[in-house]
Amino acid sequence: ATARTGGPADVAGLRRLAVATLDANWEHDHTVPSRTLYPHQWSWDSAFIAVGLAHVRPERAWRELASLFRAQWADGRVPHIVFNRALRVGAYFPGPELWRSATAEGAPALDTSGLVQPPVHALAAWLAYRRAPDPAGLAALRRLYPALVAQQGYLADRRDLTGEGLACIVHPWESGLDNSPAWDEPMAAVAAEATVMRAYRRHDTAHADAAHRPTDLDYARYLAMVASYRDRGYSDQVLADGHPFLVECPLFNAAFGAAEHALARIATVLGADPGPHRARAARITEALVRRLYDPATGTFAPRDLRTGRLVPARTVLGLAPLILPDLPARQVDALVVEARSARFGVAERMERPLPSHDRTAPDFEPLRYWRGPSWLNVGWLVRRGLLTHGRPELAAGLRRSMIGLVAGAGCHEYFHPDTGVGLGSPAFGWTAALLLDLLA
Ligand code: 9WN
Repeated sequence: ATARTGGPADVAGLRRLAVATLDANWEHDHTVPSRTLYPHQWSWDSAFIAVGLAHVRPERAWRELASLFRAQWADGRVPHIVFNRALRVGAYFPGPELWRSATAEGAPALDTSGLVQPPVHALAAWLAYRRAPDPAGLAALRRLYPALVAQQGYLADRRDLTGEGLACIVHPWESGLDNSPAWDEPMAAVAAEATVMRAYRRHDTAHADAAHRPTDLDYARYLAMVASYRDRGYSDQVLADGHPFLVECPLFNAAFGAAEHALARIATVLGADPGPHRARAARITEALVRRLYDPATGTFAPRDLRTGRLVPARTVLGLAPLILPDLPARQVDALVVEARSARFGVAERMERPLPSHDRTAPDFEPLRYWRGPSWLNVGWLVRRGLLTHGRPELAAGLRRSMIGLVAGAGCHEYFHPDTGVGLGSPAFGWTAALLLDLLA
């Protein structure tokens, strides 16, 4: 019970658990999200993990980011998975044999995916540096800066399909919230049959309850979208011409904008010009408000570029723009209302954890992955946003709720949004890392 109120003994125990989890998941130059479910390196996981490592193993925080960016493609894209070749075939599905990155132009001499994930890395690098602003950190930041700039350049130059200033995602995996109800409508247009999955062996359902994971139909569509992108060499030039999934996501673009804010600060520290970063940050925030804010609901929603419409599902993705320091007061106020509503229940004293989907919606599923369960990375982002916009009491309520989840269940991947029971992997990297940051 003291852990819920942050008693010192329990805090020390939680810290030990988090460090032990990160140490156990460390693999020569990176941290695996989970030894069983995700035994390779994942892009946005590494960013969140670096934020936590900076508190306890700063040298590893920089190695984590450096190893990920070694897999950056010539066009600047940072792949969402970097495969560890030492693992047996079938350790994760879909593995390198499906991605075939070696055949794509500009891919590194490593096995990677061809998709990206939300660009939270510049923010992570900035936070890691601020945590330990010593010469080693400065040198690491200096080495990373051009790669972070190239990552943003890729999104701005190749993924802004409308020319309106936002990056589009070409696969739900790029959102990081794979089977969020936000993708149901755009995914419905993807031709696939669940029976396709008979030809493959899913790896996730061997380690997690199938009822807690995306369905076979989801997976069949995921594979169809990968094949469509891969078979055209992962080229973004031809996306508008027939790629089945093209969406502007509010969380992805909030990260895109927050990255420019972080890069402006990094540039200042390095003696580079922060001006271009500030300018692009302002352009992204303006485009987010113009294109993804829905005044009728008072929240942000993804825009499906195939139909031109905002998707109706009210998921936690909509709260992410709070992390933008230049979000106008009108949208900030609306998002605070949305966060406090019965849909998400953010409060100074939270009765239940922050869910990933509107808990009042008929398609809310408390056990199924991103369709209801509570995740620490999303809560961590929302808490940052509340702090950024002067809502410290709500931020404190969310923080207590998140710490309480780990105190009650351990470093699980996600948690039941009513009971707080731990779900998915029981030793999950970013849960451990972000807990360390919350406890700092
Ligand atoms: C597909 C590693 C990743 C996270 C994602 C999460 C999940 C993969 C999967 O695991 O996605 O990329 O196999 O389900 O949705 O956010 O980065 O932890």
